[in-house]
Amino acid sequence: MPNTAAEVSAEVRTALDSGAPVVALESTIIAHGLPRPRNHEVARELEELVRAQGAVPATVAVLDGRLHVGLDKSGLERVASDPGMRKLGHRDLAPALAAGASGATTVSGTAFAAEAAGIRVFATGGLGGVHRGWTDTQDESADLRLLARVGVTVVCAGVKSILDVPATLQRLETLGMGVLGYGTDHFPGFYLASSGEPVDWTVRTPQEVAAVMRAQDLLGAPRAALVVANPVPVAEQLDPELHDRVLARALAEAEGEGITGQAVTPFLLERLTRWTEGASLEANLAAVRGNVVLAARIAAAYA
Ligand code: PSU
Ligand code: MN
Repeated sequence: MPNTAAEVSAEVRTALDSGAPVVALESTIIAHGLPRPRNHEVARELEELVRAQGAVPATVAVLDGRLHVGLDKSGLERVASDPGMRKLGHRDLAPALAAGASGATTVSGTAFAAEAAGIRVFATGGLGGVHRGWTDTQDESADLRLLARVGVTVVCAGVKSILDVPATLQRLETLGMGVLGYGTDHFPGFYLASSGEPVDWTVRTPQEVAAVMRAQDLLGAPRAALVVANPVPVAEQLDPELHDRVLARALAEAEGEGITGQAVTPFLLERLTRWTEGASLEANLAAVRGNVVLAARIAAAYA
């Protein structure tokens, strides 16, 4: 068993020991990325979607100073409803454990826990990345550097469109992370099916993704996450014109209000939800659902 301070639930432990498919799920999207009480419904739905594909969900969060991989009903409810939940990147895990604090894990915190627990596949909405204005603020999500060091396959709808997408793609290349377009030769745009940026590799089935993972194993290449970029269906995307208009307004408001650091991403997501009257939320959810289902199918194909 890998050396980890994580408390792996009995269900996840059993699945891992028998080589059954397991999908890690992050909790920041639940605690800080979606409005209440819808977020609790979504947390349960995402776990059900994983189960419906024959895989075991392992939602990650820190509760009272313990890093959990796989939450029970009450744990999931706490993540969704406890206003004291912090937002924990991987660098925050040790202070949170030492302080007995509780918090939701971001992509970086979750990917760290997944790797420690021996979980290969992870699903989220959109990755963090390089923020617009990064030359001044130096704001680049810790997701990127952590993902560059773990051997997990992360299924996402690209990176959040609030970011500088071309700059983020450059960073993914520099950091040595493979990027596969799933059924597309363009990098997805989170709320939008396409960011307009090309990708070098396209795959069309979970089996093809699993074949890339096995090739990674064979190569013994330096550990780095494999990004499976799975677009939201065009029929469920946010209207691109509305997206651009509302995002410009949200970015201006964030700057005007001096929003910085960990607060930037939740602030922008909340403004978009409000100013699109929930349409961005529906597109976000459609993307996440698709990613969770695909992650479970990839985990099954690789198992
Ligand atoms: N995907 C979503 N909604 C979210 C996030 C991802 O659909 O809220 C979260 C993830 O947890 C990601 C975090 O790690 O946003 C990035 O935050 P930051 O930019 O502060 O690193
Ligand atoms: Mn940041």
